Amino acid sequence: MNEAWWKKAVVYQIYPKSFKDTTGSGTGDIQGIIEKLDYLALLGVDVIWLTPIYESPQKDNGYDIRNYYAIDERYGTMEDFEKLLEEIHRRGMKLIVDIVVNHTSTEHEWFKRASASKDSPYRHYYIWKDGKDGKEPNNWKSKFGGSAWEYDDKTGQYYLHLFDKGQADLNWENAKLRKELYDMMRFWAKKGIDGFRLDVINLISKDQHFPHDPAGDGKVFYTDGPRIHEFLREMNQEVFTPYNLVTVGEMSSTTLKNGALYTRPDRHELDMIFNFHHLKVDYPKGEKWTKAPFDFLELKRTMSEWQTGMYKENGWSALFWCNHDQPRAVSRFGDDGHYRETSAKMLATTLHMMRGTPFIFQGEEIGMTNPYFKNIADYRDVETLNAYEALKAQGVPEQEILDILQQKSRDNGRTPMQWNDSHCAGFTTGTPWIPVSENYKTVNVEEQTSRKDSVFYHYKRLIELRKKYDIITYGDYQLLLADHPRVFVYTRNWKNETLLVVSNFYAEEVTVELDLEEVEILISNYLDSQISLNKLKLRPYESVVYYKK
Ligand code: TEU
Repeated sequence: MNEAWWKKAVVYQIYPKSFKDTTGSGTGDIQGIIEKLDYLALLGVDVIWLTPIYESPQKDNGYDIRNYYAIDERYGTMEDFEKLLEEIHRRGMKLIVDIVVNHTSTEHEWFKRASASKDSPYRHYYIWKDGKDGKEPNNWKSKFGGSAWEYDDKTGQYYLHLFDKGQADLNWENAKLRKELYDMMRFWAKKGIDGFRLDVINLISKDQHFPHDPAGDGKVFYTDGPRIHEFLREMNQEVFTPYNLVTVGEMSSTTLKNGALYTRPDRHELDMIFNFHHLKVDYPKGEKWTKAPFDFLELKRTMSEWQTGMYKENGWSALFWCNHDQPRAVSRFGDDGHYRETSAKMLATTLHMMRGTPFIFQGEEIGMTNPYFKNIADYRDVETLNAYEALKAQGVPEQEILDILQQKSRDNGRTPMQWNDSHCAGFTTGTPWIPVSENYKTVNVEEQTSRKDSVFYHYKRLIELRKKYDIITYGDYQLLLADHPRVFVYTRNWKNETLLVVSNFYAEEVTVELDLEEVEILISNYLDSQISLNKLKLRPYESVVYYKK
């Protein structure tokens, strides 16, 4: 397989807690994933990304790791994991595991020892600071609300946590700690995994002055920090290259400039990155916890800026609409009512024809929607529950808060996978850890795989096209009709070939003028899309890929 096989690959993200439960515990497990591998093989994905299954107190659903070397018993045993890996490889697929090295759980052995005494040899595995005038060391904010500092009265200092206070940030300045982390990563590499998804990896390098942030949340002093490229190069030399691992970095709030630096092959850092700018176009003034429509022109602009910028710099992006931290794409950018399937296919086509490696989040391929929970008791996510309390403390009316959560909560993407129309969508025979979305009787895998015109088979066809047409992988990118308020139109060009991707993002019919002749249609979400491109009439959410050679 050539060195950049992952440029033609499609990745499927599994959130194990919500994928398939085989014990009746109400939580998904590894055995459940094994049971469903043939379904993923039918879809045609090449790689599976598994979010954390390490031992964890589950304050942040496994992103708070207590023991990097053990499988959490909720999910099964190390033998189950080894069997899963074997079964994935037997089907010609690959496995990338999530790795969280920006922080550990405060229940991790290292933190227990570090917090026991200032003289502990583990003290400086974490970031401890004295308070200032009886207050936190600076004004940095946790991404889950409140201060990023928690006072530890045992030793009279604060420790840094950019996320929940149960997730203490690791001190990457400490070479001994870095070596321990590389040893741990090699442990998993020796098991035969094929790569890593690196959680918030661009936050691991902090400005060592820990300055007060005049802008107010500290992000500028820990995002893409001073030694980040040095640390990634070291990680690559220590682990990724020796074990020939594929890597994707989760890059919270990074820049296009850094995105290219992280992924340019000659820099030996990462293979690809997730950037989130296109998933903040419904955050008015950057504020997530407000109910707002998405800004379509900004969506086109930012996605196109990254497409052209990464092409120019020979960087590489992971392409995604959703994951376990995001609402369901069809509810956010499409229509999860009358045009659910049509708009889900439109979103899939728009993304999968771009330059990059597409990631499909479990359930996206069958057009799963937000669950529209009506009661705060249905929510589980720490970020959501903290936001609920913060909004309540600001005096926001309960119903208005629930309306915001229905649109923005991370739990929107975490409801159980909908396999069929039986009890709890066939996810569990017990009580699910989070309620199943009410539409599972009509939106489920069994129904979708029974019809060739389903969202599932549209995704399958898109994956097949990526394998067949090199232009999708290697072509350039150009946005057309940039200011059009309803359609997303772009071209890909490579050698003497052209792709023209035309998507109507709305339910209103629209006519556009495009000039490309002698084309053929590679895929459409309508059976009878127009072939002539002058006065091209697009029906609700119509999305067509035209090809010319
Ligand atoms: O997410 C990083 C992160 O910032 C997300 O929480 C997301 O960007 C934010 O919620 C949007 O409002 C990673 C993991 O994917 C997430 O599940 C973890 O909670 C987080 O890191 C901490 O490990």
